[in-house]
Amino acid sequence: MVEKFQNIIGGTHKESLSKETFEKSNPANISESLGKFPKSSKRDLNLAVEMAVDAFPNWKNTPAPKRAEILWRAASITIQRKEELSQILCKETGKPITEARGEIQEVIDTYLFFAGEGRRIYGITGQSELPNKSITTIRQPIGISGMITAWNFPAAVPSWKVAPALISGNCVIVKPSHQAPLSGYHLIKILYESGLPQGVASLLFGDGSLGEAISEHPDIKVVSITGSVEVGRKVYETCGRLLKKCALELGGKNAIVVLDDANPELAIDGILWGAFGTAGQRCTSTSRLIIQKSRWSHNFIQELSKKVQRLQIGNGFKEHTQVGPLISASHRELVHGFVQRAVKEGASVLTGGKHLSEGEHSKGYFYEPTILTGVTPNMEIAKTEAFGPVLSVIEVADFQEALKVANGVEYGLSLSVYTRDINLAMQASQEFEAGIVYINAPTIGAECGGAAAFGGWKNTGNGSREGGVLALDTYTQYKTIYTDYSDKLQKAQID
Ligand code: UN1
Repeated sequence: MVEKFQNIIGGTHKESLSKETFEKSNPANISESLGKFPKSSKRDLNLAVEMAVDAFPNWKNTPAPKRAEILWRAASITIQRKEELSQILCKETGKPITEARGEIQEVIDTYLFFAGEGRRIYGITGQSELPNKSITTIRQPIGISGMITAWNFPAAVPSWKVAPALISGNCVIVKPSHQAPLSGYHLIKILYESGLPQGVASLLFGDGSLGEAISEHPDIKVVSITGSVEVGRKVYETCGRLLKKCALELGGKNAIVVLDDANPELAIDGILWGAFGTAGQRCTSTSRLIIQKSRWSHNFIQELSKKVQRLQIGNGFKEHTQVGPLISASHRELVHGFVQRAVKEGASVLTGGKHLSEGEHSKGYFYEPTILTGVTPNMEIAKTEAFGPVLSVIEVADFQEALKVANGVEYGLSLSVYTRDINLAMQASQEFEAGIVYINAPTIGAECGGAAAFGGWKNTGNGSREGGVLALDTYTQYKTIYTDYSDKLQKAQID
């Protein structure tokens, strides 16, 4: 029997007023249904917003250390239920169970980090020009935040948005992707089990039209979205028109640069993980290998290809699986289309390049991990995000050319360099046009925490950051308070 899910409106499970539904299945085993979900409408959203408007005054005045206790409890419930939540995640995305466990760990880390932030949420104190006068700038919540999240990290990404929003006193309305709706649902349920007051959070299932309604809603004052450049641009346009705050985490065309003095074994391990982990479906996935031509670069590429052919592809539930399926049939077609056009433009398929549809693989949307050689920087595949297990190899003559090629794309999320030369490593870290840089490590696997901030330059985003303290910038607004305790009129700039 197919399980039926309802929206969580302010803490209460409610049928959608639209009565329309959609079904979601496991991409590794299409016959396995995860459930039927409502396709929510604007009217459902209005209910959630009304509850948030009522809940906001009390929630914003709850001391942040008290709000933090809810995040601590949510972290501890998530720890207790880690295996169950990892299995749900594995089923809805197809990602290997080891990666799913890692993603749930990322939720736990995020809750613990932002719970700690509840004792800080620091402002700034300044020095007045006048005696007996103080200046303090504090952060206050913005109000109701709308969150539109992606299918590739359906647990971690909602937590990156919800935790900083809640700790700083906002109410939240979350729309998980209709392609992976279940992990976000459990996240919000756990927050209520942890003591979140009614009305503070809602979760509505739906598709792009619900996302549009969220960005348009006049009472939602900040919108945070993780998704494609195309959708992000639309949301940003709406927010611009309505003068709303908007945080964008969009695509990437991330590269690993391998210089001729790199440790080749280390670089191969990094590329295998960066390009083919999560079947290349991370915003941070390594989709370009920019390699300096050297005595060993040809052998390096051949060795890499052999290792790619040995990757275990299958249902994520098998502990040895290294690469799962793509999220949907249409996504697999899209990825394959990129490969076919690359070949037309002159690239060669070194390995992969086909659907996998024999035996166990016939049950899901599997695609061969693919390496394309002979790629040049102006081909479509070198410039556009394919969001799949496809690595383009671009050969360059020297370090300067490597930098130029690495930076020569519209995105700027994550760039990496493998070298044992400290000078080149430092120069690359300065010159790379990206929000995240790795030295001798692949482009994926950003951590949560104080110094770590997730986000990109150029068309990857609009300057916002997640997963660290800078995320508070999205969900807070500053207020500067002048206190004059001189008991007389003092005129700034005049006295
Ligand atoms: C994403 O793909 O949207 O840095 C998030 C990483 C992960 C998160 C990726 N921690 O690869």
